[in-house]
Amino acid sequence: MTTLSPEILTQLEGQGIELPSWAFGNSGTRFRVFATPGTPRDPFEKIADAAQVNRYTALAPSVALHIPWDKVDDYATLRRHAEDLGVELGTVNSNTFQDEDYKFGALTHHDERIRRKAIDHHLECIDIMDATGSRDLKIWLAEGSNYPGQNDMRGRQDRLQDSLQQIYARLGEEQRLVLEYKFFEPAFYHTDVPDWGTSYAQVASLGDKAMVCLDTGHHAPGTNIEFIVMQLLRLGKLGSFDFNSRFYADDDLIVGSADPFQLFRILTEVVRGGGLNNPDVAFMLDQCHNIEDKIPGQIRSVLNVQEMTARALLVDRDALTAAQTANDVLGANAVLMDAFYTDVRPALAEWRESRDLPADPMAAYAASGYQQTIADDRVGGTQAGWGA
Ligand code: LRH
Ligand code: MN
Ligand code: MN
Repeated sequence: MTTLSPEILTQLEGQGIELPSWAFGNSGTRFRVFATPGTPRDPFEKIADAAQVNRYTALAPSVALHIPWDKVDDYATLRRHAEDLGVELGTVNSNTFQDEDYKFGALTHHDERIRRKAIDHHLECIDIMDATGSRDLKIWLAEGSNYPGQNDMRGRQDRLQDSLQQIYARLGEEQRLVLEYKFFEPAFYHTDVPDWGTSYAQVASLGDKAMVCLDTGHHAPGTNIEFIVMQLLRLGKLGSFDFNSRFYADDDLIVGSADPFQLFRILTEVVRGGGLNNPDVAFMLDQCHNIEDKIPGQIRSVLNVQEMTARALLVDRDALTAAQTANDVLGANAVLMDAFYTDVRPALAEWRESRDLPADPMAAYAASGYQQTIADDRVGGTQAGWGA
């Protein structure tokens, strides 16, 4: 059995992956949302479910909120509820993609009334962050156009910068803004923040508290995502990850399920660039569990990230550098592949047990009876937000 060195175990012990509250709600495709028995009926129940993931893995100490999906009357109470369950409230995600007013744009809109409304929504999100103790405001914009000529792309970039400046000005000393990019959808011709370069250009002119968020599902097929990871780390602007898997578009499947090797390559660059357990680089999931049970789906996800992190930490750096320096093409590649092909699961199971965690968190959760209890107790669970 492969053993993991004390240094590697220390690094793994420091790992924390934030869970998205919306992963616990029902979600689906354009065609149908299938309800899952036991789905949370409010943000309090979503957090209770998220706490289960942390309980069996010790890997998920915080939960991201999405506003207005997770709107409550009293955020201090929600915060206490989370803390009582051993988790924290994390990133606050704004939402300008479900309001009729934003049909033609929000932070980029040429109508000042609508742009003001969108800016104010973000200021409200920061008020919520003050109450929840959250550090990060995550902004993803569903803005763009469907037809060439429909919009003045240049004017929209200028208005976006102005809107972001107003939002940035309201951030507290310890708070940050992370700007997420996505190459298409819902707009199909142009998107206002389509790529890491645009996000970087927008946040770089705001200041140190503004960073880029990289969602692994938001790139064109074939994109070398680990190169982007390397570059953003090099520039000191990688603020966070939204981890998930995709086969076709923004599929939001379980991270590491579609292409485990890609996840390994990304994490290898994270390790190389000093991004692991670096407070500047938040690890988050952004997934939806449309047909599988949500809590085990999230447990599987954080375990996938942990397993691939362990493999990335196994890369023999000295051997790799030596092979690279000698232009030993296949030798260098072999060093990487040796780490990738190492099965770390038995070592991780043993290590978990030594920390009073279940060797197999999936089995322990299944045996706990929690899924049946929520299925019995909760009637009429809500959707994640889409179509709610
Ligand atoms: C957009 C996105 C963004 C949203 C989330 C629900 O596709 O990745 O992060 O907040 O999905
Ligand atoms: Mn995302
Ligand atoms: Mn997405």
